[in-house]
Amino acid sequence: MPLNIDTEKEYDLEDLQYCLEDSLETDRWSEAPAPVKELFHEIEWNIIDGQHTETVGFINTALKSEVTARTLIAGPMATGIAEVGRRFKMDEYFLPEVMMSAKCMHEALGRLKPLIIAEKSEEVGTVVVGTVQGDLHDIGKKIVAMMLEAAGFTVHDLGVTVPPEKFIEAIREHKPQIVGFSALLTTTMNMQWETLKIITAEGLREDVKVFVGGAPISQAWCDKIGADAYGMDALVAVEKAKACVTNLSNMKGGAPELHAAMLEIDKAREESKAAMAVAS
Ligand code: B1M
Repeated sequence: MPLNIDTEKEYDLEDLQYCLEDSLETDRWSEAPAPVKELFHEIEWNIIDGQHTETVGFINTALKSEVTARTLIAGPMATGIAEVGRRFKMDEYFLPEVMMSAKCMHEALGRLKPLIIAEKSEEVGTVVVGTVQGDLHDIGKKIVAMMLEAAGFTVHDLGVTVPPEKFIEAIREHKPQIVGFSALLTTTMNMQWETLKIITAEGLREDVKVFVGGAPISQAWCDKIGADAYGMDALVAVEKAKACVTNLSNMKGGAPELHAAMLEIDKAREESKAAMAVAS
């Protein structure tokens, strides 16, 4: 039986500032069997310490314990890299450390990708994604691309620092229903807007639903630039993408009703999370 552990809870990550022993004391992942909880903390700490061989080793052990690839990505891998971001922000880490942790994430995702893709259900649509020009961050975008593939989409990932013209070319070539821009820097978020303006100027706006995501991106930004959907995380992005190719497929990109329907999805998700929190 696959072991699914709730990764939607909001955790206090303060223990990740100290040591593995402190992490073992937290109630994070406490619904998991003790050896699995320990493995999760090992994964977090090996990502923080930039130990890629060990990270993949613990991932392999967790897989043998029937933990799902999705749980590992949304759980200990997400918390580990979040602590790396905090350390970088506080000048406790510098670029070399962040690059080593990023390598852990890439190697772990490489191990997990075939398992996620194997879930692929019947073909539902086509998506073009890329990290916008000037931005090299791609861990989150790769996760989104993987989850979309598992949900039945054909995904054309254009890579990182993708100029607007490459998005235009890809839209003309692959005729996707959805085009997604990832941006992790406040200095590159504006390239989402620039790319969208060029898509509109090329007369392609109504042909595609435009998704935006990445750490500095918000619903307010999505609204401001006139994108159709904001993906807070990979799960939300997939849910909205599926809606775009099923019940909302007749709505054109840029239509106000489409935008409103996307907001309804967030609202429904928030309500179900609140109901689950009350129940537990
Ligand atoms: Co850099 N970096 N980085 N970095 N980096 C951040 C983003 C930063 C917040 C760190 C910090 O200060 N705390 C900061 C940005 C500050 C700002 O802009 N306000 C920063 C900086 C400053 C920089 C450099 C400028 C540093 C320098 O050179 N002095 C430089 C920029 C290089 C460039 O891009 N031109 C740089 C470089 C790097 C590395 C190369 C070392 C490495 C990236 C490696 C790689 O991706 N291949 C790196 C990393 C790893 C980070 C942090 C630590 C982690 C990012 C990450 O992978 N998160 C990051 C700190 C942070 O974000 N807190 C940081 C995990 C990932 C799963 O989350 O990407 O948010 P995320 O994706 C989520 C959602 O956002 C969403 O779904 C994903 C899964 O749930 N999502 C989408 C993402 N894209 C989506 C698209 C969608 C929908 C949803 O639809 C299309």
